[in-house]
Amino acid sequence: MILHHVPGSRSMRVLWLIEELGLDCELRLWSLTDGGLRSPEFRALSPAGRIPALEVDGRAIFESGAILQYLTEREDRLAPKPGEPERGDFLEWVHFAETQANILQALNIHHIFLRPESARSIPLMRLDTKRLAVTARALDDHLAGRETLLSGFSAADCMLGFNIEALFRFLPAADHPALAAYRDRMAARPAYRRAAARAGGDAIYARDFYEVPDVPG
Ligand SMILES: N[C@@H](CCC(=O)N[C@@H](CS)C(=O)NCC(=O)O)C(=O)O
Repeated sequence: MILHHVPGSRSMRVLWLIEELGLDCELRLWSLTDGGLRSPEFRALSPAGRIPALEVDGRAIFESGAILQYLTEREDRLAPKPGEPERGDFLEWVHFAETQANILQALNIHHIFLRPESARSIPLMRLDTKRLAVTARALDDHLAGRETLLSGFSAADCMLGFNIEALFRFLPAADHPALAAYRDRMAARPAYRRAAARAGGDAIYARDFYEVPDVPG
């Protein structure tokens, strides 16, 4: 298997699951900013030019949620099967993770990637911070008194757990104690630690916390 990867990006979800499943993969590194993701070579693997893509079983799969589902079905582990009681919950959390990741991506664009800073929209930054807070509150409520999203560890935790490090760049961890404890539990898993050691340092954030500014730039 070859995982197309950017440190700090959604490819960490796949790398973490690969470690949980005890599989081998080679990493191919890309950059979010040098134009490589728009090259014909990369778009042959991932047509929207997005990370991750996984080469497996003679083909390339894109979309992190699809890759996670493919691997759990291939290995017959770490996801409830169709017809099992928690199957609906599993699918909900996998897709919820992308709803939340898209808000995080919008905040990353505003706080980090958009230049000049005066091009940023402060009303949109406020709106997305509030939208993120709704998702964080839902998770904090769900995780109170629970160890994992489902009754046991599953690929949904790889999908969603990856988001939480980014989420706490924009919302205080102290306001979300159950979510912060979940983040710490996930980060302590041996497979997570192996994946993090292979993934390379985060390539996105220069600061621990990003406040919405009062003026554009
Ligand atoms: N829904 C897709 C989103 C993939 C995505 O947006 N990946 C980001 C990195 S985390 C990316 O490649 N961004 C490059 C860009 O937007 O140009 C997935 O889950 O795989």
